[in-house]
Amino acid sequence: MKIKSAEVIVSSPDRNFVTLQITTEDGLTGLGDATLNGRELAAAAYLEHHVVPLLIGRDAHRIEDTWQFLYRGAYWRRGPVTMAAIAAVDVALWDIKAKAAGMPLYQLLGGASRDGIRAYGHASGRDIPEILDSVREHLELGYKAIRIQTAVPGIDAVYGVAAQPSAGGTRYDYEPAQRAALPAEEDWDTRAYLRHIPTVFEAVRNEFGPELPLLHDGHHRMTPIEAARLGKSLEPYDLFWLEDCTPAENQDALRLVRQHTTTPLAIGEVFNTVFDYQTLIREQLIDYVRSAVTHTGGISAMKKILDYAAQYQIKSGIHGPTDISPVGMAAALHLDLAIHNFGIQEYMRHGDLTNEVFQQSFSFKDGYLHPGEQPGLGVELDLDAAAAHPYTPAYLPFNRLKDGTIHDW
Ligand code: KDG
Ligand code: MG
Repeated sequence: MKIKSAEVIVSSPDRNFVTLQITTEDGLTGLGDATLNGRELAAAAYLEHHVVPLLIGRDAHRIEDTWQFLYRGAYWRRGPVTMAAIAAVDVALWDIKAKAAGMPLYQLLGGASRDGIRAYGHASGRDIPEILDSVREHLELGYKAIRIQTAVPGIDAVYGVAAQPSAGGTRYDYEPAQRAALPAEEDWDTRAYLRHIPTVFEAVRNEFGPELPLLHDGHHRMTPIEAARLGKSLEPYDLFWLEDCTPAENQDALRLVRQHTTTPLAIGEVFNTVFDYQTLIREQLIDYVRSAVTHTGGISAMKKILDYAAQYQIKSGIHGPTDISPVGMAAALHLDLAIHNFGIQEYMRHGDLTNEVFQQSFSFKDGYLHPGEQPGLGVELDLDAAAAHPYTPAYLPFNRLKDGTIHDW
């Protein structure tokens, strides 16, 4: 089954997405996601100039061989641009293989290990009453696990907190990438944050009781000892996980955090290969793997990382914000359903325009996602709708401390 053509589509319904569509000589099509938030055109150019020409004429069934060809053949290994491009090819080829087999993709990954995929949503607020309202809205939508992000007194703008309260609870409206020629500047004060955050979790636990799984994202902003202190101070509130507590390219930092706290740790949304997890998994320094299928070389590579993690009782927590397109989300859901060591899936929900461009068969009901039973991934791209929303420059924000020093956001 030879690859006849491959097309890179950059569209911007609600936000920017980079999509690869591969077509075989038999007329089957497969979709892959290569969206790299704020750096979309780098991934698109890598695909268009350095990957698509190499795909034409290859056997679409040879997924592992094509993965190794793109990874080893480039000589320049790893990195977010390369791995997002390889991911798009890998997922598109799995989509084609499953369509050719007439099966939903999860069947080719071993079949379902569960009936539904527990998802967590993002609650946030500028103060405690707003956070409690946001949690209530998420519970009404069916969510059974909720991430809590909060503004901090004395800090004007903080990542993960909606600028406006969501309108009527219909959809969480926070999107960190802003459409503008330059990134927005936010500010940061770690001491103020460390003082404030336990009071927020105390209020949420008092209101909603001990059962509800609660999560929090530290977004790489702490030093190891600060992260250790945060984990310890949140122990009374029984978090499901504390995410990205330090900039984890220094894997050894997590050893120190681990020595001081039993709060479960999740990490990895900016990682792109198994090597980023080598120490973390082998020494059991984390509890959840946070990579996205889209940024880690696709289903083939993510499955290997999760199989390695499974040997150490480490579970999945696949990245699923709105910058993972419906194609990337569907790929995650097929994997989530099939693997044994599933933990939880992030699910922020896309906007209406995105859902017009990407027609999906996955569902969200009573807090559980399911990829659906369509052959392949279960996502189709409307090329005309995509063309109606061309690329618009958009950037993630950045942080400065009070003295002007740039800090992780
Ligand atoms: O592109 C970056 C966002 O996806 C990221 O900020 C979202 O931290 C995030 C999360 O946990 O979803
Ligand atoms: Mg995160």
